[in-house]
Amino acid sequence: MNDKQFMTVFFGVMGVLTIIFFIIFFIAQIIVPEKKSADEFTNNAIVQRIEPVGKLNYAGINNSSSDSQEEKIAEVRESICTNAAGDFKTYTVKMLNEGPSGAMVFEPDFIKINMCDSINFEMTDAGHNAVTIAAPKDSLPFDTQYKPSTTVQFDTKGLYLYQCSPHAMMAMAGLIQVSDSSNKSEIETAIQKFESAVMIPGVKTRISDLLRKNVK
Ligand SMILES: [Cu+2]
Repeated sequence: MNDKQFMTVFFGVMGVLTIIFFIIFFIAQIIVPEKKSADEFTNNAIVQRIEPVGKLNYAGINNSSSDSQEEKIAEVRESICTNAAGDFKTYTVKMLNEGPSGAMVFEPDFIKINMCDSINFEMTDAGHNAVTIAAPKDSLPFDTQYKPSTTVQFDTKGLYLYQCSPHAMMAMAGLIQVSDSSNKSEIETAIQKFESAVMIPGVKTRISDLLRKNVK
């Protein structure tokens, strides 16, 4: 091989390597998107990723929501509570195998909070989640995805009915009242539907009793 041939091969190889490098670089940009921290969404509480009801993902696997959808949700959240004045509180709701009101319960199963307060759903016993069934119009559904601890901020007034998916047939559900109860009739309908699927006779009216006892 003379010098001319050597130079041709050398620059040819260098050119190919450069192209391969750029291809890898661009693929990496697509595969590893920039992660946004939850704190960017709100400065009041850690708002967890919210999945629309009906497209629920479990164990932290997210395969349904797009970036634009998340950004839209973040914008909605941000505009409501970051501008609201007040001393917002965070309450705890525990998920229990055995509690004061029976087996497979949220404790407390009814909680009244103010708008922009947060609830920390604590998976005290393993294997439970908290997922919205019915909620005020324009509110954002939540799903704790079996995480040990999930904080959800409530920025829309009204009643929320949520369940533990694996124990719904054992009437594992709860009610949250955020300030008012303007959507009570919708929640009553949702409770009827929920209770029609409860398989354990003794707890068949657990949630409708809860509503009657706590919500005027
Ligand atoms: Cu459960």
